[in-house]
Amino acid sequence: MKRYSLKNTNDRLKKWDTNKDEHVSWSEYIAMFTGNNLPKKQQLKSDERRFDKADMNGDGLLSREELTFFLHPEESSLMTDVVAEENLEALDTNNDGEISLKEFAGDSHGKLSESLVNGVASHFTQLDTNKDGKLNKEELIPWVVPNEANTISNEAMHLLSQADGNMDHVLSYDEMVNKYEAFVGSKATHFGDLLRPNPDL
Ligand SMILES: [Ca+2]
Ligand SMILES: [Ca+2]
Ligand SMILES: [Ca+2]
Ligand SMILES: [Ca+2]
Repeated sequence: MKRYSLKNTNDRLKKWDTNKDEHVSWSEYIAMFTGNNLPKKQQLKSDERRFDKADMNGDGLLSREELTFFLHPEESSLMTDVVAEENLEALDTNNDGEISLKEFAGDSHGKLSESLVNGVASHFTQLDTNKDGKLNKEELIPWVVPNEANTISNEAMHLLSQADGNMDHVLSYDEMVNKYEAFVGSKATHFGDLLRPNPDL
């Protein structure tokens, strides 16, 4: 789990866990919304579905770990189903339960260059495994599933920005040596491995 996710989870737990049992109940969660801040019914329904899915042991409370699933469902393969469902609802503007190419391209359709439109269309065709010209929830899953490569490159970018002391986006040898610990200690171990001194040299 990424560091910022953990920090975010801890912050929310502190704020939402009003009875201080180290868990967030659904009523503690909705108590955070007041007056003008009240979410729409649809949003609340979607939150509740996500809450139930994140509550892995089904005790109606979110532990710290379960709260991380709730807050960052896109980072866990256990939550893929719910993320696909949320994306489906967000994109399905005509509410027929499936995504057309037009819905998939969204607002950007018409503003994109031809090559981008073609790119979106070919992506759509790839996802549409039963070839009915629409994407259902199952077909959306490969699109929302957490991508290991992305996670690592995000982490690598984060490390780079940390190590790049003079912020010129170029990592000098000195900067790399300075932050060596940060690199090797990183969860992006592949990235750490790349930087480990080669014993044969
Ligand atoms: Ca609580
Ligand atoms: Ca639980
Ligand atoms: Ca639709
Ligand atoms: Ca389909």
